[in-house]
Amino acid sequence: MEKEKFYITTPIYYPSDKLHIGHTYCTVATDAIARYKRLKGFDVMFLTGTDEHGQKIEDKAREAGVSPQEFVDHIVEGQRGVKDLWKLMNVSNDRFIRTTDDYHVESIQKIFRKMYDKGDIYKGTYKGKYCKPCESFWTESQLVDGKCPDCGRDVIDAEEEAYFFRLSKYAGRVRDLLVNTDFLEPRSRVNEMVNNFIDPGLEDLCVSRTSFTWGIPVDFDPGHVVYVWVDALFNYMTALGYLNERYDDCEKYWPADVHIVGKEIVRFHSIIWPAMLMSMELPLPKKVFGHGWLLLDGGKMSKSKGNVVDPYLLSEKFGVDALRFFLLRTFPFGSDGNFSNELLIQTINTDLANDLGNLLSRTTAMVNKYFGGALPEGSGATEDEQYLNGLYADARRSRSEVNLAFNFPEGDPVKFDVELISAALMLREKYEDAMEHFAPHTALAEVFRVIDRANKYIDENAPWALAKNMEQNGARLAHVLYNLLEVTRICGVLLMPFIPGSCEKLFAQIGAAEDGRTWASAARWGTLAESSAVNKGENLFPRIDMEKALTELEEAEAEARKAALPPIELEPQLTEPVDFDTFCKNDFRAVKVKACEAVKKSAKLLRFTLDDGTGTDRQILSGIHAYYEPEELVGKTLVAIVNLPPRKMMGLESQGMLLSAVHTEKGEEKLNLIMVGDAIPAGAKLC
Ligand code: ME8
Repeated sequence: MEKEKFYITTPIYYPSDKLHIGHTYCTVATDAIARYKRLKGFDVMFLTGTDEHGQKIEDKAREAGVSPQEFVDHIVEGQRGVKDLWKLMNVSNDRFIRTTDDYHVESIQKIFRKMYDKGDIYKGTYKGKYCKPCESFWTESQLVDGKCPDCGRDVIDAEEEAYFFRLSKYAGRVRDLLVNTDFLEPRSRVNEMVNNFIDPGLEDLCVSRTSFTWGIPVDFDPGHVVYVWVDALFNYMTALGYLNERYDDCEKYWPADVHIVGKEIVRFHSIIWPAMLMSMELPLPKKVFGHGWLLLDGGKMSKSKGNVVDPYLLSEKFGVDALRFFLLRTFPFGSDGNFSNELLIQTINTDLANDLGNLLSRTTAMVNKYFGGALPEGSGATEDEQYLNGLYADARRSRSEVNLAFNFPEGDPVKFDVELISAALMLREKYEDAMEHFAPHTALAEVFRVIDRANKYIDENAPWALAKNMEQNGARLAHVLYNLLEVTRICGVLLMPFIPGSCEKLFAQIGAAEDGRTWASAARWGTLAESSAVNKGENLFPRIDMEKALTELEEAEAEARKAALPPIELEPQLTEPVDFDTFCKNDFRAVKVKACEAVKKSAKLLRFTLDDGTGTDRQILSGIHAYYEPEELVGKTLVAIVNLPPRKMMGLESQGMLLSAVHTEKGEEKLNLIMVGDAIPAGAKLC
């Protein structure tokens, strides 16, 4: 039977800077949903990529002294670039689009022309407000306190000849789409779009630029480049081969099942994107889901604010899966969440090390200790337990109903079994419901409720007590351990979309074969072969020492900040010439340090008593205490300019200035006083 299709996308990222944990959050969440759909048996197309045009990139490249193409190539393909990051984070995208790819450029030119030929794109003059960093045009009424409503920065007046897209023509149909269908979720975002953008009146959208060149040229009007958002949004179709020969999956996968996007770009995806598709008479995507932001100290992370968190650093320190898990377990996907290193470590310790890690390591250790690594035949699911499979599959009974059906007396250990098995068998449905509603945090909360139940089951059954009398309790002990392995397996299957690497190891440890790693098997008790080999392997999630890890992280972050600074900052060389006579007016002399001491109440100043060859001591103050201790300078011959007018510093007179060489490297300033050898007596003139 042909598999059902599922096409899911992330936004394509601006490679204007290295990506941070906020971008990672979005991609990892999309990855978990894509993996979940594959687990369920869908034919998934998961697309991500990079959005490489626009003024911001052109400006950045100029600053870096390279061409825009070289600039984006480095950030996308280079070491620790975008592609490297997704590989590291185990992101399972099926395709990666770069908007500088030839096939995309070709399609965009055709799309632009189609809308122009139809009369939905026309030429006019743009006058308005423009936010350069966001590459967004705004009307006066959309500004917040005169600033860009997205980033809060200043906007500039802009006027240029430009092409416009008749967005206003589609306002009614877009409004209807948002208000009367489930196109946009969470629902709260619909009100925001309708009240802030559609109802105040949708104006036609400026869709070409002449003020810069780094974009896709409008092929019938040289000098104009296509507005970056038109170029970017159509990536979702060009990557499938729309109006190009590179791919031919458009019929198969379009319309997309869901575009996952951050909340600040919901406007583009839920208003402009459907309007352009309507103009092109193309089917609309089925859904746009707008997720929240990861905040740092209450504000959005951004490179320009200098408050970004580096996913490379965190995954190197804690592991890729721990980071993936933390992001999806902690923050409800539709809302904003506050990132902190403490919260990250706490989540790893509580859920992964304590709950999941302990369940796995205690269970496998006991199978090893009491049964030499494989449970005996007969330890598996009983007939009654197999019957539970049918009960849950057929009727989705509640736990109490099942208990009633079996009618267990109080304290009967079988009651614990049924409770555990029931919780495990009800899990997949709850999990599925959460995942279908883009609530990975809820899905994970359900899995961890069952993991908690399983840990409680260990305490209820006290296997160590059963083991004291193997003859009498051996069979019961084996069954208890089988149940623990089986519940671990089911949780493992459902954790696969989140922590795929760790689940592989988990399955190897509990001896789960392929048939025990499937979606179907996550709702089927008794799948694990009863005497499969169990290996107590490495501890999947070691506990982290919070204090130590926080200190190490702080140090590593400071180091990374330093490394990110330009390696050497050179003072620009002055080009204005100085005539020789003017230069000769500077009186440079060799001066010998007779005494040197720190100036009280000053962190920087040293007071020098100098022999300048005149027979009268000269006092000079110099702010170099960070670089020299006073004692080490006594007896040295330095260079001073002695004909500067005297200056008071901290109440003391400074009669000249000592010369030194200053150099900054990776944010660290180095300073060397200029010294001359003993052959030069104090007072010698330097020329
Ligand atoms: O917007 N928390 O690219 P982008 C959560 N090129 N998500 C965050 C985040 C944070 N702190 N910071 C960024 C663009 N993101 C366009 C997309 S799509 C046709 C074009 C998310 O690199 C942000 O919300 O600026 C957005 O969804 C994505 O990262 C890409 O941001």
